[in-house]
Amino acid sequence: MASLLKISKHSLTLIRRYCTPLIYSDEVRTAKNDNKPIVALESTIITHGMPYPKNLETAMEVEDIIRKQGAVPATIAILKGQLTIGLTRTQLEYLAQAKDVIKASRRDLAMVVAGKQDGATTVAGTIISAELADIPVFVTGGIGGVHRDGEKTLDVSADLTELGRSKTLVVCSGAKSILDIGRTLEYLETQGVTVCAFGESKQFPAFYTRRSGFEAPYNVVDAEHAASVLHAARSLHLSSGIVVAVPVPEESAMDGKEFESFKLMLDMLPENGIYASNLSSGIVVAVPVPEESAMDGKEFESFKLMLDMLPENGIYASNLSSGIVVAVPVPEESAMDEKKIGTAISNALRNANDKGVRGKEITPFLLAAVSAATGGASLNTNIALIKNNAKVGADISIHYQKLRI
Ligand code: PSU
Ligand code: MN
Repeated sequence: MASLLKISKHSLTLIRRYCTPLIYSDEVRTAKNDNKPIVALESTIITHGMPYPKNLETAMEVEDIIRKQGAVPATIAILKGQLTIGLTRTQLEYLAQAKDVIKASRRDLAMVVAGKQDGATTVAGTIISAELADIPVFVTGGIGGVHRDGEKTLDVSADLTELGRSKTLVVCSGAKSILDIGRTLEYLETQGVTVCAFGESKQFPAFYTRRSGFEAPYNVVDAEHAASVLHAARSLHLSSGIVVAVPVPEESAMDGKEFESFKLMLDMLPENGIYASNLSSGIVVAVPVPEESAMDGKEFESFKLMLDMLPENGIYASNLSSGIVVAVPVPEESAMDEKKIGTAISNALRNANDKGVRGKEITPFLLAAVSAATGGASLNTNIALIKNNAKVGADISIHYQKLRI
């Protein structure tokens, strides 16, 4: 008896040392006990990615889609320092309206837990949590990436390194084109992340649009195919992640022209360029010309498109060797989306600069800029794509569960 007691004390110590105190919702605990397929969901999109009450509505609808599909949703967050796997409706309602929730990526988790604070997990934070809870599939809208100019600022989302060191399969719609998608794909390759476009095409989607102009190295034709890749990765003990990039459904994709011009604006922002912009007086766009001068096809196309968008008499100064300054007078009557977008972006950049927004604040700042720029359109697309991703993710987890047990 005495020795039994000794062993159990020792076991207790081991349990304390090695077990993570996770709080499960009843629904998720039951699903785990019954070996049901579970899908993890992040919470930064709720607190920092969408405004209230759309954030709450979307979070609940996404959960319901997963349930209808036959899997169990587990929205993940830190509540008063407790890592919580599966939020109740009351907890979701609280989080959706709470102020001062900390955006929690890998580096933030320990601080939030130790401080008994509320934290919303990013893609990276959710991946870590999902692994602790042994949930292999995670659905979100867009992953973080290499920021524009990231090669200089080193602003590379911790989502990418986390994907490199975790086994989780992440279903998303690619990355937003506020980011550098080409470099994001390069970085994922370096990290050993298996990136697959979902469907017949290898085209890597760019969140709002079905095409980014970049190809993923692979495609998976359906959920069963994706589940088989996850199963193979696990059997090989790769311990690196998989991205399944699902293009936004055709009918919800943003209008090509509207979006092209938005992308153009971003493409044209020169390094360190902070722009003054004022709808009533015009937008100033400075287009940098690369040192080696000869314009390549893409840039020239952009430039031509830009010119097409300009009102007559809109070109003021141009100097090929150092850049082109185009001052675009905005006609009083014009309420064109392109201009709204340009204004919102430049305002956001200026505000970010004025307020000294850095690091983790940049992404939410830019997300808000895109929303502001496109009115409700971008939010609707965002909602449509994450709902679609929820369906795909639920199917993958259902197929994988069959392979797993
Ligand atoms: N991209 C989106 N919506 C989001 C995010 C990214 O389209 O809500 C959030 C995700 O939680 C992602 C995080 O993990 O932003 C990335 O932030 P950062 O770039 O600071 O790593
Ligand atoms: Mn960053």
